[in-house]
Amino acid sequence: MNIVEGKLSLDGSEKIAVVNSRFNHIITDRLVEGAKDAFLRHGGEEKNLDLILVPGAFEIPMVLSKILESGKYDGICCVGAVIRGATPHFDYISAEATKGIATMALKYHKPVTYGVLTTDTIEQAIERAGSKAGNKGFESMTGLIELLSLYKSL
Ligand code: INI
Repeated sequence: MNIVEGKLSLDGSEKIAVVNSRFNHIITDRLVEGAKDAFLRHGGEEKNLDLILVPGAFEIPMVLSKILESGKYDGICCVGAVIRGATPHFDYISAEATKGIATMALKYHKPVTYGVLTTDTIEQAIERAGSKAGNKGFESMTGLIELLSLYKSL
């Protein structure tokens, strides 16, 4: 059986963008740190990593669409944090961000990963932004690195 899979390494030439939402930046800045750490530790060159900031998770798909259209990047890692409040707002924002990111990735056939936290509480978000449940930004970048390699072999 032939197994086709991606490698977890970069050769230093890959141009990557992290799209981060400013909303809940105390959390999302930690996700960016995790994504950058994963990029550098897997062989990425810092000069090839761009950080693109958007107001909130709702805007990630719109900006992602512009970035993908530009063709400037080999892959994009999206990070954000949507935290449930007292109203249904959370459901609308998280659904649009999730659906939009997936739609753009499929439309442009480029590796895109999803590091957007959708949590019921701020504590759950903190746990996933560099404390006891890891760092979803790091995981999202690691997933992107694997996907970049896999796309090349498909
Ligand atoms: N944006 C987030 O990224 N996370 C949230 O938790 C959030 N909440 O809860 O409101 C949020 N709202 C802002 C939204 O993404 C847009 O930026 C805003 O509605 C303007 O379009």
